[in-house]
Amino acid sequence: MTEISSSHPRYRSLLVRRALADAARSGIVVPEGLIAHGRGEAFDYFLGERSTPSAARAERAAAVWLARARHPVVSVNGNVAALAAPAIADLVRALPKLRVEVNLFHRTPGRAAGIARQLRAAGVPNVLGVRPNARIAGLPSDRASVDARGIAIADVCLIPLEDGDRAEALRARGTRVIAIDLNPLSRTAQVADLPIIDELGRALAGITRALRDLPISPGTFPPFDREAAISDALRTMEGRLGRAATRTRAWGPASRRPARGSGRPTRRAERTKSSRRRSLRRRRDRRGSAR
Ligand code: PTJ
Repeated sequence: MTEISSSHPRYRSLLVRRALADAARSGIVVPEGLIAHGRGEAFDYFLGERSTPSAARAERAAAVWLARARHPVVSVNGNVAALAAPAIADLVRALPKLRVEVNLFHRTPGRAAGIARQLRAAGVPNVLGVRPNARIAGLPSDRASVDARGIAIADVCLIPLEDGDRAEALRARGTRVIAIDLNPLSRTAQVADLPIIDELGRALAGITRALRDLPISPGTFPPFDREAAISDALRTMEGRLGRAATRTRAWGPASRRPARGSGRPTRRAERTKSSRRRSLRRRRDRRGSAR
């Protein structure tokens, strides 16, 4: 197996990819899950690979909803188990009433059992959804198969990395939906009551942190401005892309810029500078000849 050097600028991302590829080989993650991850990575790049202040607010709001729920449930699919089983265990430790349910788009009994094993090994004591015994009406996919003690009776459901159909079906039956999805344009993010536009690991850690300071008892749910959350994420991306475009015009792509402090401008930067000088000179000459 290729050694991944810790000095590689994308070291963390490469480690995560390797973990997902291993999980795909063992059947926890479906091949489609690798594609979903690639899409998520692209959006995270645009967001700056950090939790924005708006996402951090959404994570705190999600913690309040989960703390006040009577039957909070987190739904776990193959990607979530592969990427964040220990983070799900931390979340349960912070909120012991939280039910953890395996819910899969591409369901086979073997995958469901493997994912439950992975969660238990990470420290989640009870895992629902391995032998589903209830259905969500009006949902054509395997995601309709749920546990009568879990998603079937949830008042608040946390659904990381989902498809929009189930978010809609859950909302239609009165369940409050908290989504974690890096793509603010995805149907899941658009229909969720509380969309968290952040990377899975960062979002779960943010919710868990917030839960530690909260009273855990049923109560009312404060309103959440989901349109603002989505619009904030889009604005962050717009701003970052706009600034990158301006920098690229001035200095060339980042890969061709000199390392900070090296003092050596790239050939492209040199060209940009000398062409600016030339055009200034031309303008001055034109002004001179017009006089
Ligand atoms: O394990 P299964 O059978 O239930 O299948 C799971 C997948 C992920 C294949 C299935 O749910 C699926 O196809 O999902 P989608 O429709 O591709 O949606 C996944 C969403 O999650 C996309 O909008 C991605 O941008 C987003 N996403 C991917 N990785 C991350 C993420 N969001 C947050 N953190 C991530 N690490």
